[in-house]
Amino acid sequence: MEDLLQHFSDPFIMDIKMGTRTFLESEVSNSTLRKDLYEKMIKIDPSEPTAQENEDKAITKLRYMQFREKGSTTSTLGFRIQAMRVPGKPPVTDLQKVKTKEQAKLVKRCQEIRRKFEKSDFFKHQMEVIGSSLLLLFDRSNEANVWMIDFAKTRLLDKSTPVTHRAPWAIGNHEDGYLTGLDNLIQLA
Ligand code: I3P
Repeated sequence: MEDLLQHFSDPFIMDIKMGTRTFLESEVSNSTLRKDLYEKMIKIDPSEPTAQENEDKAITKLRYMQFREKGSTTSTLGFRIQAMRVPGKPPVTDLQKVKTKEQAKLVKRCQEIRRKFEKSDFFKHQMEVIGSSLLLLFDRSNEANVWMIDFAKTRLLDKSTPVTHRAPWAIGNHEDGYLTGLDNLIQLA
């Protein structure tokens, strides 16, 4: 365990959820209907539920997670900004004020993470990385860094189902789109 904030003073914090898929394959066969997720869905978009879902006032987790993916950059870019803390300023406006030097450091670090990820046979072919985030921190004293966090839904795969982290997901192939997200993040930064 490490306190990632220790070297930063009042930092900008961004949590970026990585991957084109955010749910485990086990959710596909989970037919439990959840009222809380239906409530969350209609708060985001009241026109989204089908007539049946409106009648049940409940949806499965798969339905909710795919709805969140389609409504965000997860489906198109393989990452989405999950949470952000901008000290004392409105988030979106302030993001455009990120200094070039800090930006360069963050991109370099993302490239390093990608390089290490791709070099590791273990990560590259045997890990399914779902719901994991990149935590970006930077402050006014030019400190800037990126860490991989949140491994609760990361799974070890057996050697007979190697993953590329870039191929589209189909049930059973365990693809997570992690590197698709990292490629896009580096390209867009
Ligand atoms: C939640 C988010 C979490 C997920 C949670 C979702 O949606 O996707 O990652 O927990 O499922 O409700 P949102 O971002 O829209 O709030 P897990 O990563 O543990 O699956 P939950 O309601 O089953 O906790």
